[in-house]
Amino acid sequence: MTTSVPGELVAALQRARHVVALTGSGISAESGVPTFRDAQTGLWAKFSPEELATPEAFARDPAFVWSWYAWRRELVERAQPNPGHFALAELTSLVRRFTLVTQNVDGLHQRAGSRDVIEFHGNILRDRCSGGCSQPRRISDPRLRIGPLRRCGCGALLRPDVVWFGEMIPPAALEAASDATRDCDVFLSIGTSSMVYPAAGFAEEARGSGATLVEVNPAVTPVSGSADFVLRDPAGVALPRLLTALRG
Ligand code: BV8
Repeated sequence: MTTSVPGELVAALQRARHVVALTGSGISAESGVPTFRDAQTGLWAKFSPEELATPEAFARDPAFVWSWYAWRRELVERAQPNPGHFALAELTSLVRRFTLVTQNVDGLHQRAGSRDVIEFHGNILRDRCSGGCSQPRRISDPRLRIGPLRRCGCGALLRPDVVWFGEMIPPAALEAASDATRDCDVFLSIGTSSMVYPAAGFAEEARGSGATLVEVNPAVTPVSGSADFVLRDPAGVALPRLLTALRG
């Protein structure tokens, strides 16, 4: 049974000065990108976050961590944006002001046409120098390649340009996302289990600032209880339906 779009939600979006969407891996599930916590297919089902997505794991066994990211990178490069991504790209033109904050590292929002995406946890398709160089100077010397491992010109290993557990969120992304969350009139929490902080705190923060809170997720999450509207459907179904109602 798919959820119809309540008229009051459409009205809230039409009168909103500023709409914010926070997306999680659920919006990319219909593109074939595994989520993190779905038991049967989640990435974490086989590994725990601590084993892979931490600086300690990378320091302990960089080749193991890189091999996992190389596998995910290939998968993401093969994936295509789905109707949920395209709907959010179009939403920009249907509301007064729209800010998209994504926890996802797959770049699918940008490939669907969204601009100025706040990549709260970085981007798996970019490398970063683990020594801190602002611009990693890739060296093509094949002798320096040990399996998936590559080095920056400074000699330090390259790493995926993502935020690992225990690492700070990039300050510019944190500030932009926090400002938008406090300013918005409607906050859409889409495809996230709302378990990873500080992103998981945004929904309550928006609500506390007077925003209408909307959840788009086939499953119940810690946000569900305080949401003003819940669309209990996959994002690829709920968001196009929301856009159709908004276009009128
Ligand atoms: C930090 C990049 C300072 C790497 C990721 C309180 C405050 C601050 C920090 C913490 C805190 N408490 C604990 C912490 C530490 C930690 C944390 O939150 N731990 C958790 C496990 C409790 N946070 C941090 O370390 C952050 N750093 O705050 O620095 C600090 C540090 C330490 C201590 C204090 C302060 C950095 C966190 C960033 C981690 N990096 N990704 C990589 O990708 O490898 S997180 C990773 O999980 C993803 O990026 C994603 O953002 C995140 C959450 O996952 P979801 O996207 O929600 O995916 P999930 O599978 O969980 O859920 C999918 C949902 O989709 C489900 O609800 C499902 O029902 C739904 N769904 C499925 N299909 C669909 C769908 N929905 C719609 N449509 C569908 N078709």
